[in-house]
Amino acid sequence: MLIDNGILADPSSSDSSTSTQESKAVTDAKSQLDSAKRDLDNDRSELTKQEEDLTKDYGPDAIFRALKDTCVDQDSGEYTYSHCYLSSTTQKSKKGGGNTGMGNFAHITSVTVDETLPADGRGLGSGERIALKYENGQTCWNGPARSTLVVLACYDKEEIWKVVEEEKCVYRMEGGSPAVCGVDVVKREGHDEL
Ligand code: MAN
Repeated sequence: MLIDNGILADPSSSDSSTSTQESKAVTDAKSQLDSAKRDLDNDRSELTKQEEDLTKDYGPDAIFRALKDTCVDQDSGEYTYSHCYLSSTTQKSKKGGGNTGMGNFAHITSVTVDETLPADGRGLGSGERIALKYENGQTCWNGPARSTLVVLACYDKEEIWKVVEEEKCVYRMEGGSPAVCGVDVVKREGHDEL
């Protein structure tokens, strides 16, 4: 019966000359099992990755999760600046050459601002604003590793309004994002989070 059902190899058949040889049904079942084990391993590591991701800080209401790696560019002076959410900030000379890393994502923080909002709405205004801190960028000649604080206010588009180098290789970008609209920003220290 087992031979008839392909579970046991038929010792009398020409392609099963040794008694240790498996039938095709057993070989197939083993390879299906191996493939199911591989799928399970992959699913488990994906689950671990997702569980770790859930413990990360994506800001109030996880507003920046969907923007991760989205980049916003702005020309200013001799450079084109770029902010890639939760990833890095860079500057690139308009005269050519490569990107200079202005910092890699470190943590989310907040800053208190007090400015009059310009008529076009492109400004930080007054109150507590969410900010993203980028650190350990390319080291400045005779100076520190470049770092950037990106301060965001509510606006209907992703924009960078202003880039300043507050001290040598310490940059501040100010811009607008729909992601921060309606978000109640509670003051954050943020500097010991990572
Ligand atoms: C480059 C830029 C400037 C920076 C200097 C420092 O020119 O990154 O922002 O001030 O290097 O040497």
